[in-house]
Amino acid sequence: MAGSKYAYVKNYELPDNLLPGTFMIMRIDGHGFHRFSTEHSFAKPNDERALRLMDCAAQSVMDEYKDIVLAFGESDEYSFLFRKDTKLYNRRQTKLLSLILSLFTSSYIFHWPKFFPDESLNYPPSFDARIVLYPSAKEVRDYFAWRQVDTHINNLYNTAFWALVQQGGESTTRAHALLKGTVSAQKHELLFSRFGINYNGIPARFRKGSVLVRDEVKDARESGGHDFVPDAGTRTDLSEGSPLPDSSLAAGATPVAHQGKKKVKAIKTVRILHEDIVRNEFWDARPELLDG
Ligand code: DGT
Ligand code: MG
Ligand code: MG
Ligand code: MG
Ligand code: MG
Repeated sequence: MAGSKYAYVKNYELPDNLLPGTFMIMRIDGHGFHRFSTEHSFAKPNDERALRLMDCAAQSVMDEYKDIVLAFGESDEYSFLFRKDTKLYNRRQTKLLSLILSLFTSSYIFHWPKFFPDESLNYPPSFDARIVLYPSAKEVRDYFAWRQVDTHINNLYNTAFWALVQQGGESTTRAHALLKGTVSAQKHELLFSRFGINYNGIPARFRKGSVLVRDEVKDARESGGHDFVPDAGTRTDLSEGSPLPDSSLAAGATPVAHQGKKKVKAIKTVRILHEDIVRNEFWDARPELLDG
């Protein structure tokens, strides 16, 4: 294409490709969600609708970008880990940041009425995002441990704080004072002795955050004609911990003809978990997450 005399301005656009051979983690965080949560009457300390909406927006992102292998969400934030050797958009930082951030944000707004049928969106929410590169698997594991430990610390504090205020009738000032300097065991004890709350009994979603992974499900089917293989080998599982019912296999699937034999296909599905990602078990079961 011949350029006009104006085309030189293109030269001012600088390359911003991210270093190859490194792990990319993108974190999105709600802008001013202290205000947003108040203005939309989020339940304290945890609003399950809000957390599920975040999960749903993150799931939209994973459906669209297959090079994301893992996501972790808590509060108003979500982190996404890319395959180490991803070549997505030639690893251009602003391209990746802007596309994924805008898809997350538009999904959050698009799906809002499903999760908040009785709460209208009073103003448009926005999110910030950054990509950080990590040199090895150690930093990636420590990154996710950092976020999940943060979830635990905040949630234990907030659970104790709001129990004191909502059930104990304490002022917020006094609740702060009562919790000041307490260690984890003292907060557990306070919750149990004063309010009969066993902290470990509260929903894992609140204690552990949300972990999105692509898990393989075996899809064995007898067919004289077609198998259904989801496009790009993935499909989304919105339910927790279980594969989609068979009827949903056809959604976004590509028919593949074969000769009347039973075929077993490994199909990847995005699954939501609320489990420990600090300890080894999670990572040992999924060595592909940290593969080059
Ligand atoms: P930022 O990120 O610097 O723009 O400021 P914020 O206000 O978004 O602060 P941040 O991200 O450190 O903290 C998240 C805020 O979102 C925090 O004020 C509590 C609120 N939030 C998140 N999830 C929930 C929830 O489930 N229930 C309630 N009540 N609030 C929540
Ligand atoms: Mg922030
Ligand atoms: Mg925020
Ligand atoms: Mg936050
Ligand atoms: Mg364009």
